[in-house]
Amino acid sequence: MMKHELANLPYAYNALEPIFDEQTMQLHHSKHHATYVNNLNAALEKKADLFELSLEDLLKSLASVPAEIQTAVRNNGGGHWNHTFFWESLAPVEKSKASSEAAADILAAIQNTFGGLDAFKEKFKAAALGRFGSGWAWLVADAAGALHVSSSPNQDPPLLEGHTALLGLDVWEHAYYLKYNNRRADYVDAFWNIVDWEVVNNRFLAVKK
Ligand code: MN3
Repeated sequence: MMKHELANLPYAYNALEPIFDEQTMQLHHSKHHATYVNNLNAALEKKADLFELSLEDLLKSLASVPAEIQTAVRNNGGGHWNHTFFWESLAPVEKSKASSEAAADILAAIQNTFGGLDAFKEKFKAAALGRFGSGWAWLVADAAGALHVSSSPNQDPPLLEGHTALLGLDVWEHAYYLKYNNRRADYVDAFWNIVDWEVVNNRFLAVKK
């Protein structure tokens, strides 16, 4: 039986300063994300055969997860998946700047789909600001490989909609309140300084295969 585990971040807690502050990163990873992992494992203890499934397969088969733990698996499994995906999407400012040079495919697709990077960012920001309460903003690819901007409530990951996530932004207040207070728009604007475009590009190329 394999319990789900919290992986270390691929960088130090202070690596994304001054965009995401160290204290927020520490709390977000070691407390919030850790709690999703712990609560997911606690729910699965009641149906231990489900430990056999990978996290992604577990979420894809959510409809057949027993009703008594389905909401817990959706919220905490989704939270674990979303946060792992989020950390892997980010890079320190200098690395983020350089990463767009290795992201020609996704940047061309964004140009073709949305009419330019700035137009895409505006649409993404609208999705992030339009999500009332807690949730996520996303760039996703559908089954045909077409790009869409979307948002989801709570911790629902795009795979519940049959979409492949390419980039996501956590818009729960715990993600930004210490540094940006109630200014979610400023947090969204700052986010672009720490996106690892090479990672986003690789996800896009995997969809196109
Ligand atoms: Mn979060």
